[in-house]
Amino acid sequence: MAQKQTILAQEEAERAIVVTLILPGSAASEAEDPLEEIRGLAEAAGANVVDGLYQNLKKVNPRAAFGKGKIEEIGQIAKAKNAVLIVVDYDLSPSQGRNLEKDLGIRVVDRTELILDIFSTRAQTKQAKLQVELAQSEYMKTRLTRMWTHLERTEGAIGSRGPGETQLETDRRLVNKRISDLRKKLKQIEGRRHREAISREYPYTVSLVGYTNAGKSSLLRRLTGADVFVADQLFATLDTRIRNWRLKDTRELILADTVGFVRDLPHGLVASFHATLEETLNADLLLHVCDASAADLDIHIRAVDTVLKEVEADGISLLLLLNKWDRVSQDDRMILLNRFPDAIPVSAHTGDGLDRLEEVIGQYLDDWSLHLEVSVPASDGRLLADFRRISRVLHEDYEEGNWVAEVTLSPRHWNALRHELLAQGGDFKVVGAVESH
Ligand SMILES: Nc1nc2c(ncn2[C@@H]2O[C@H](COP(=O)(O)OP(=O)(O)OP(=O)(O)O)[C@@H](O)[C@H]2O)c(=O)[nH]1
Ligand SMILES: [Mg+2]
Repeated sequence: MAQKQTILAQEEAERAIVVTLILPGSAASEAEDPLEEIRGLAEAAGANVVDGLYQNLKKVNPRAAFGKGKIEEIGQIAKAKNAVLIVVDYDLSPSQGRNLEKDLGIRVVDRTELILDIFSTRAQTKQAKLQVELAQSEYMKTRLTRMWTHLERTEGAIGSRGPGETQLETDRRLVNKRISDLRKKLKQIEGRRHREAISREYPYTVSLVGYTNAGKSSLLRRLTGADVFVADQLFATLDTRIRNWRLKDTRELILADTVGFVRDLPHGLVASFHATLEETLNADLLLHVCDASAADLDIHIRAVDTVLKEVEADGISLLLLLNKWDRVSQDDRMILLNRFPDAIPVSAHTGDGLDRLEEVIGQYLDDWSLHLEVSVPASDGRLLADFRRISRVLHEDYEEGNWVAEVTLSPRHWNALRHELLAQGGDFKVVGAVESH
């Protein structure tokens, strides 16, 4: 795996201190442990987090984000713990970053840089690599005067990895040229993917979305048997994975897994990953997977809603899945079910709740479907098989050499099958729309 290589490539994990800035009303101010997430992110980048501290501030210090006293304290702790890296859970302005590095004499990486860095070590496909490089180049364009300061950056160190590093030595013109090249290349790939997507014959796409580490890939695996990468780490998945999912009622649909979200995802990154999120944007139904055992569940749910809005996917039907139900105590189960009465508790590990999930999805498919009575010449095995795979057969019979069935299916698919049915001498009758559930 790419991420392992990067960690191994460094002699020893960089000793890092994470520092969170807590502002009134910020997500960090509501978090159970304000350091937990940034620690997870730093570790996902391969750091060895040796300490963490936070400061409550009414407003950000314009010069170096933190107050003078706090910076001194960070410096002392860093020295005592032999840290070589300070990870700040905040989006520093270029001058704040520079000043902080100057004051501390230690390399500083902010939240955006850290997330971009993780993405660059995780990207596997050509498209993901280009997308990350584009986001990094955009970010660097505003910080060309050597990222933060003159402090030496070892090759392969956190915050300086990925193809974007070479851009640091070049000037703005070259970066701009690179950005437009990357955009062009991405467009080509996107065009190809788009053609693949429309040629797909399945009528419905259901997409798994959710906070990073919520269990999206685990669910894809459990539901479809796909051999996808699952790991207890942030941003394990960066590329969209699509699998056929056959429901117990024999209908098939497309289930898509994609990159996880995190709060305050760098804006440029969301924009760069637009194509990857396309599967999500085109889905008929979103399954919002959350880790029901997470202490910061509310923050996670809100962050996912925010990203969905940002990519304009907030109009799509959405079903909340309370995953990792096996890890939730009896008391908490009651509380969660009261708070989220429409959510479905599931466990990708034990498989609990997945039958119910299939039922509910089946109901959604019915709601979107046409209700017909078709008569197919029984000798046409292929057409018959298509109906079985694509439609839901409510009732079937054989009459005078014809397969006569009451079925529900998507309007899109009906368009395709209707032609074939009439060409083969079959017939149909519209029974009506299926009743809503
Ligand atoms: N106990 C328990 N653990 C789970 C469950 N589902 C997933 N996990 C664990 O949670 C961790 C993350 O799972 P993934 O499926 O990789 O999560 P993801 O949402 O795809 O994460 P990213 O790709 O990083 O966004 C893994 O260690 C899984 O084994 C569950 O139902 N119960
Ligand atoms: Mg995943």
